[in-house]
Amino acid sequence: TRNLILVLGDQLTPALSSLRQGAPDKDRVLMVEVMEEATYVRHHKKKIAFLFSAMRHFADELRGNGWTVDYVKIDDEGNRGSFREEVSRACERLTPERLVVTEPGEWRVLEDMRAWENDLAIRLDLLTDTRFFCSTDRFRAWADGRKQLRMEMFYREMRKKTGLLMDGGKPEGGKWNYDAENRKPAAQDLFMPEPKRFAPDAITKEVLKLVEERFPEHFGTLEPFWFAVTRSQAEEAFDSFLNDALADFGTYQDAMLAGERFLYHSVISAYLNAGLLDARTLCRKVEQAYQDGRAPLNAVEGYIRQVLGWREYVRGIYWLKMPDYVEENALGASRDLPEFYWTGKTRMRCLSEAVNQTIEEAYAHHIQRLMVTGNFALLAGVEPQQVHEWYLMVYADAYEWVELPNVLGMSQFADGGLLASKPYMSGGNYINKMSDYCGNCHFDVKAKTGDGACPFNALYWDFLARNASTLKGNLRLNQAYATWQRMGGDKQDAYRKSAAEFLNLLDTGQDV
Ligand code: FAD
Ligand code: DLZ
Ligand code: SF4
Repeated sequence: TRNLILVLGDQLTPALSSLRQGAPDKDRVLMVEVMEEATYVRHHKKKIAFLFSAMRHFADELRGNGWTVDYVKIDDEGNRGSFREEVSRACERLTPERLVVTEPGEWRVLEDMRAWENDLAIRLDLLTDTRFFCSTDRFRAWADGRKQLRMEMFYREMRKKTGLLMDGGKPEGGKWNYDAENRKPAAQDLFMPEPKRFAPDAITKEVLKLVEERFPEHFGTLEPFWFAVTRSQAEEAFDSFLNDALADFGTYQDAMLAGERFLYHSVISAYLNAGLLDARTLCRKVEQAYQDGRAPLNAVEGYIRQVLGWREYVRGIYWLKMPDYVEENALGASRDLPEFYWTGKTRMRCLSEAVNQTIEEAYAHHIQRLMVTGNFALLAGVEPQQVHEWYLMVYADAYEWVELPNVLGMSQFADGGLLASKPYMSGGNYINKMSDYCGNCHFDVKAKTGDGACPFNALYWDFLARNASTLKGNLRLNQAYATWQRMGGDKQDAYRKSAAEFLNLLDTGQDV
């Protein structure tokens, strides 16, 4: 063998840089299912099943393109259980001239790979991951010398660079951002779009059996399993989003409804992050839908901002700030993650909805992640590293490069404001405005303190009071702190007492 090309579980595209530079008649592909990757956190069962099935289907796709693929299954005899050990075993078997890999998505894996040349005595070529619009070097250059990093500035540059939604040198429609139109609550609707579902084929069925046998202790329910596991299925899923939901994506982007797990979201992040979908193609198709008059500007701009803006931005931050980033804890939060994050058993309706659908689907949409599970952990002062581990484990789309900045930075403010200019937090008000959860909740969203009051209300003020020394200087919190001051001692005391009582229930493991 000339080159051995290692393709990781989230690199499932023939357009991968390592495959592009290779030749099917001279080189060989290695793909490995390994316990280390399946268990470095106890991933949701659906996430493991999705990746193993998608990997197996991708190996077949490559074989169809003429590649020779050495595919090691998790229960193959001799499987040594880690990337490093499996690469080593393959090198013994095949004695390749070089090992070629497209850079991995996690620092942990990259660090290990960098030692392989030496430890495994093999030449290693690490190639840039060209699936992203912005390389890590380019992001570094953009960030270099800036006093403050803000997604919006990065996004504008990316719009100009790609020409997406540009009208000459100007943004389409005259504005860069139409978010002001994207904050409407949704109503229950008989014609709510649904993500495209796929029945498991023989390969998926075998994987489902294996996951149930090998990973019974992992988070989440495995079946029903309906994810796309091939490129063509994933494309079908995205096309059905384009037809059925994109037009309302913007307007209801921040809405939440009981029992409606997907609303107008595209539900493709797991496919995109694993390589089954391509970010450039998605953005072009969405732009085309606008040009054809099939979706309004607020929807397509909103969508493109998520993929071209946020997704690329958080990746840039990750590689800029790792490895120290994962340790950050700007607010010194130290509480343990409450038990109900694992079980969904809580009388707080918003949280039970978000966690239960996470258990069943390995999915929750952005506002649930940010303003329900994230907001609660932030207000309750949960240690950011525990929150990070939970998110990495429970969502089918979670890889550290995208999960960590979203959780630690955007949601928990643990980087002290690098990613977000102020903490994303709210009392029950906001959740009540954007959802229909509160109507059927044990707690009263209008009640501020005392038994039966929505816990978010007291926790909100307690959070501000508790963190005043760190947060008071933040201009965007001026108004909140002014309100807190005006409240006067008695009201302040009532809030803090209510919060203390609630946090005590959490700490003593009592039902909330
Ligand atoms: P849609 O709402 O339809 O959005 C379209 C696409 O835009 C998504 O598929 C995704 O690729 C991209 N996108 C949107 N928002 C973001 C964002 N903030 N960062 C990066 N990409 C974004 N996304 C992940 O892919 N993996 C994660 O592990 C992850 N963890 C998150 C944790 C927290 C606390 C928060 C607040 C957000 C997280 N996100 C994560 C971002 C976002 O919530 C998901 O991408 C989105 O919910 C996926 O569902 P969807 O495909 O229906 O997205
Ligand atoms: C998430 C995951 C899991 C569960 N299993 C595997 C695996 O067995 N083999 C593999 O190649 N990749 C897997 N992955 C994805 C990797 O964790 C991912 O490629 C690295 O974290 C780098 O992003
Ligand atoms: Fe959540 Fe409070 Fe509304 Fe209950 S009342 S659903 S706890 S925001």
